[in-house]
Amino acid sequence: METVNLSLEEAYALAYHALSSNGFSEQHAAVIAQNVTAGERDGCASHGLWRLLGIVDTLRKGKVSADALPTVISQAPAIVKADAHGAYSLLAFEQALPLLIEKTQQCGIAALAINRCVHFSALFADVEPLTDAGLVALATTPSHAWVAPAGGTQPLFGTNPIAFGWPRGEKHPFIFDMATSAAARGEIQLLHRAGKAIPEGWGIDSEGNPTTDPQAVLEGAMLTFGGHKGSALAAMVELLAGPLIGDMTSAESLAWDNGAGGLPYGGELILALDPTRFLGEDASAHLARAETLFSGMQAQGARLPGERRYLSRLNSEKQGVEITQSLYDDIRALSA
Ligand code: PYC
Repeated sequence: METVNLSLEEAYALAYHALSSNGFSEQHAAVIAQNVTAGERDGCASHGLWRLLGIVDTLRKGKVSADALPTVISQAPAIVKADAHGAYSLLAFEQALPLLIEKTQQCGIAALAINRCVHFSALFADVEPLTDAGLVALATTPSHAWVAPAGGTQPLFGTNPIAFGWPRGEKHPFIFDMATSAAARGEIQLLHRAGKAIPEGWGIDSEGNPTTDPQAVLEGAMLTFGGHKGSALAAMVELLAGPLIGDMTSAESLAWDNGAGGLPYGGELILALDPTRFLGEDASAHLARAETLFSGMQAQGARLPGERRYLSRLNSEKQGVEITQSLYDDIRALSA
């Protein structure tokens, strides 16, 4: 397969140009380009440069604002609300982040609810700035109703990712970011694009039969990971980042899309906790106990979540990123 190598600067410029030439404001184009470049850099192709195709397509379908400026308010002593006004979530996140950090440091625990945002991005990128600030963090968002609940055959839940981060001082943070579906929808779409089958257990066709045909699953239903356990977590995500924050469930998001095929629209909930407020002077002793836990995992040969991401980041910083020629051509064509 023919590939193209891009430095991170070239990848960012490619993304920024595709976005700004399609009408995204400078601020939105910058945060989106930064996010998809970071996904590619970190080896997360399903949330990398490929996403630009859906991001621009959603704009062309009139399902996202290219320039709305977010409104950030202090809703309660420990709650920040950011209204994205129908734009992608990233600018609202960036603008609300300082207040979330400030409130977390004041109260020990605080939450940010982003409302009325269109969402495509990997949540590890929303958790990492919080671990960088020494905070524990959890982020979650519904999507479109693409996933059947365990025991059912009809799409009801979104892929409903949950990301969790734990700060580790000078070391890379412990961060996992996982869909509660067996795979992210983007992974299925990428395999479909490459003409490949998907693993068993990822989805069912529209008749409810298991299948490894990505197209049949995209038209049928995806499955949760771990059967009823993933299904319960997916329902929790619907509740926490839907009704709790006054925003849409995945079924409501899909109904709002009304067949247009745009990216999911709704809310995101981010929780942050400050270990130093929980622990006071004992913080460093207890954080050291967390390190004992991580070493215990590694001593058994287990990889810490995120390790692969940081290795990929290091390699990409030195060698750039490799994408297929066809993806490169498709991204260039967005600006034609
Ligand atoms: O790939 O799971 C996914 C996804 C969620 C929102 C948009 N795409």
